Amino acid sequence: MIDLHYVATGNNLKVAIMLEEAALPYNLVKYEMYAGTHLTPQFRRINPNNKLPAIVDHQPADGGEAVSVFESGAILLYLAEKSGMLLPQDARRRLQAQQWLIWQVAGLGPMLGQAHHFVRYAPEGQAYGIERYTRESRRLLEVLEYRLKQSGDYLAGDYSIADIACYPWASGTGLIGIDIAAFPAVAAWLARIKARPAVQRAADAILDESRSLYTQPRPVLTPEQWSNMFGDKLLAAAKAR
Ligand SMILES: N[C@@H](CCC(=O)N[C@@H](CS)C(=O)NCC(=O)O)C(=O)O
Repeated sequence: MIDLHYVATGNNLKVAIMLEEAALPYNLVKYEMYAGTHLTPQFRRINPNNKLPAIVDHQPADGGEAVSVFESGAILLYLAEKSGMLLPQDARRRLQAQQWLIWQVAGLGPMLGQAHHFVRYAPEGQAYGIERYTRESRRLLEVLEYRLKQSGDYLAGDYSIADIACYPWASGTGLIGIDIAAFPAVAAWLARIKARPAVQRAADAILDESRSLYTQPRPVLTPEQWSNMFGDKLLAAAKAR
């Protein structure tokens, strides 16, 4: 059994999709990030970075003690290796899947994440931050569009962990004012992925009513919630020894 420590957001959906695709049994451990329920010493023993998702595999392949994995990209690679699924065997295809996975975790996620921060969470009037990160988000979506026009239905030939990694971020661009219809190959690829039964099961499993907290156009946070998300309480969790 694998424990999935999660909050109802896209980075976490990636892992639920992989678990469903690979038919690996899992147990859900839910957190609320505005309330800071992940900023605890207990969760820090699982993820030293105090972010979600993280997994604990109680039956690792080597038969040893439980293994904790954090960072969604590392979790996808771990589960692909454990299940033997969704990472191509062919060396050149495998390299493509790895590159697009790393591109997501190093570029698409962080840049769109900053766009969400400036468009939705930052105090009004941060024009430079909004322009900088929405332009970079559009640039990255152009890169995705270009790649999909080259590669066909999926990023690395067959459907893989690269597609799973990019899917949640590319699906949520409406919240940062980007209409995905301007990227037709991306829009068609999103529809293909969304139609997969495992993707629907994963969304049903983790995108529950708390999802609406994180998809408001302009969430209004209390000072306590702000501190948990972006302020002193978040910093204090990292400083705790
Ligand atoms: N690079 C990390 C990002 C994880 C991340 O930022 N997770 C968010 C939820 S999507 C989180 O835990 N936020 C709570 C916080 O920042 O305290 C990954 O891909 O796993």
